[in-house]
Amino acid sequence: MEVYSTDGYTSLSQLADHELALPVTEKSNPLTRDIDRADPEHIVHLLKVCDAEIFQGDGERLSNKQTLYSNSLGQTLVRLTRKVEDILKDPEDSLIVISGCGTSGRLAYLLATSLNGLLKEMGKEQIYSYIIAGGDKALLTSQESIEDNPQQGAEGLKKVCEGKKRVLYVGISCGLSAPFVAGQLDFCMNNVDIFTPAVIGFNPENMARNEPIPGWPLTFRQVIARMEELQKRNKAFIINPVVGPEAISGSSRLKGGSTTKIILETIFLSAHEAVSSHKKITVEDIMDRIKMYEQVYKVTYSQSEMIASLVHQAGESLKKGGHVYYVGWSTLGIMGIIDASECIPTFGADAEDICGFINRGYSEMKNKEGDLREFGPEFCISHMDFVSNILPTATELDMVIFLFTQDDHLCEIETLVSQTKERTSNLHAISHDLPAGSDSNILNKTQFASVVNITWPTVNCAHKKARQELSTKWILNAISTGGHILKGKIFCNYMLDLKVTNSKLFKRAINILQKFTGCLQTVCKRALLQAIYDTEEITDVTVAAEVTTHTLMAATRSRVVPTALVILTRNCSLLEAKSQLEAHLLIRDAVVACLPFSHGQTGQSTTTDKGICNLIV
Ligand code: F1P
Repeated sequence: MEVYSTDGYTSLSQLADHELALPVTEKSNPLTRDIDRADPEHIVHLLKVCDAEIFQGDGERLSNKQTLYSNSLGQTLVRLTRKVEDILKDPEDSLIVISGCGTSGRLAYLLATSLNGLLKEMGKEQIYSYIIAGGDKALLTSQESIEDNPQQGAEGLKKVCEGKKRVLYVGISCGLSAPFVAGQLDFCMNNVDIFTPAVIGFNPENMARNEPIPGWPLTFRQVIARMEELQKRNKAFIINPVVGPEAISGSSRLKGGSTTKIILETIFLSAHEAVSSHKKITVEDIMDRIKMYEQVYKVTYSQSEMIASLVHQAGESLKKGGHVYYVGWSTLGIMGIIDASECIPTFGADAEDICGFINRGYSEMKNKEGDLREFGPEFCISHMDFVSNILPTATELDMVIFLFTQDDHLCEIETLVSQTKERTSNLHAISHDLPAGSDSNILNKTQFASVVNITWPTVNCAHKKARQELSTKWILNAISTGGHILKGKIFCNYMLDLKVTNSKLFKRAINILQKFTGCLQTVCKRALLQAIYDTEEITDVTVAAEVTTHTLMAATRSRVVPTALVILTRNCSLLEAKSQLEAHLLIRDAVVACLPFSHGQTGQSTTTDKGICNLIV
C-alpha cells in the first residue's frame, strides 16, 4: 500500500514494518493508544491492563516468547539463585554487584541496600554492592549521558570489585541497550575466572540493541551473543522475559522497573531463604513467588477507584502550577524519591513539580556517597528539608501524599500531618497494614483528604516490605503518569517532548518523528538536528558527527522533538515551527494544533498542502 513514494517520504507499509522491527520495549502498546484522552478512572484501568502483561501466561510454546512464567526462565532463575546461595554460604572475598542506569540503577541501589540490611540484621557480612551510571547523584536526578559510556561502566565495576576473588555481577538494562552495562558485561566475560555476569532486560536476544557504540568495538547484541555461549556452560545468565510494550512508549520505569524488582527479589530472597532453611529452591518455588507478586498486583489495583481519585488530584495540582510532594518513611520514602526523580526525563517536568522526601534523609537512604545536599535544592530530601524549604510556601494547590506503614514512627507521622495541615488540606495517605476502624488509628485521627490503605497477609519482614514497595510503586507510577497525562504532556501514548540526552533517546526521537510524519529516517534526523543546533541550515559535517555530540547539545535545548515535528509536518522553517509552538503552553495542544490531522484519525493518512502525514499509531 504505497501512499507516497516521492523522495523524502515512506509508505504506510514501510512504517508498519518499521514499528514491527522496533524492540518490544520501544513499541507503542496498542492497549494505551488513547491514554492521552482518558479520564482518571480510565487511565488507571489502562495502566492496570498494561501491567497485567507482566504476568501473562507461558507464551513460549505458542510464540517462542519467554515470559515471567516460562519454565525455561524459571530454570535460569533457579541456577542463578544457586550461585547467590554459594556466595552467601562462603562470602569471603566475594561480592554481588547489581548495576544499571536511570531507574534500573535506582532499583539496583534499593535492592543492594535492603539486602545488606537483611544480612546485617543476621550478623552476616554485607556482600551486596550497587552501581548507578553517574554515581549517587543519579539516584535523584537523571544523568543520562553517562549511560552511553561502556568504558566508564567497566572502570566503575573494576573499582568496586578490587581485591575480590569471586564476583556475581547483575546488569540491568530494560531495553538490553545501555552501553554502560554492555561495558560491564564485557569486562566480566574477559575475566571469567573471577566474574559471573547476569543480565536482566525485557527484549528477546535478537532485539538487543545492535547499533555501533562510538569508540567501542561491540554492540549490545554482540555482547549478548557472547553471553549466550557462556550461558550454555552456566557461566553467564540472560534473564529477558517479554512483558509487552510500556503504557507510555519506551517508559521503562513502569513495567520494566516493576519486573526488574520482581525478578531481583525472587532471586535474592529465594537464595537467602534457601540458606537459612537449608532448602533446595525449585522452579515451583520460583513460580510461587511470582504468583505472590501477581497477587500484589491484583490487591493494588483492587483499589483502582481510590487511585483514580489521587490521579485526578495530581492532575489538578500540576495543571494549576501546583506541586505533588511524596513524604515517605523508610523504603516507601525511597519509592517516592525514585518515582519523583523519573518525572524530569520522562515528562520534561521541572525538578520541583513532583518531589520526594524521606525521614532522616541520607542516613535513611544509606547510599554510598552519603549526604548530597551540597549539589542543590533538589538534593534536600529529608522531612526536615520538607518542613523548612517546602511547607512555608505550600498552598492548597499543592498535593501532599504521605507514604507509610504500621511499622513506621506513627507519632512522627501525626506531628508532620499537623504541620502540613496548617498549610494545605490537600493531604492524602498511601499506607500499608494499618488496622482499620480503631480510634487510635492514625488514619482516623488525622483526617487525610483520602486514604489508600492496603492490608497484606502476615509474612516475614523482607516479603512484607517487598509487597509494600511494589504496591506503592504501582500507585505512585499511576499518580505521576496520570497527573502528567492530565496536564497534557502525552500525545497518543508517546511522550513527544522527551529529553534527547543519550543515544537511546536520540534513536527514540527519530522513531517518533518517522512514525508521526512518515518521513524518511534521514529527513527526520536533519529536522531533529535543526532543532537541536537551533539552525535553519544543517551541514553534512554536523549530520555525520557522533550521536554524543548531538545529545550533549540537546541537553541544553527544549522542545526539540516537537519543533522537528512541526518542521516536518508543516514543511516550514525552524523559526516558523518555534513560533507555532510558542503559541501553546502545553505540548499536546501545540501538537494537535500544528499537525495536519485531528486526533482520532488513527490509521488514516491525510493529505496536507505540503505532503502526506501517515499516522499509524
Ligand atoms: C535506562 C534509562 C531509563 C530512563 C530513560 C533512559 O534504561 O535510564 O531508566 O527512564 O529511558 O534510560 P535501560 O538501560 O534500563 O533500558
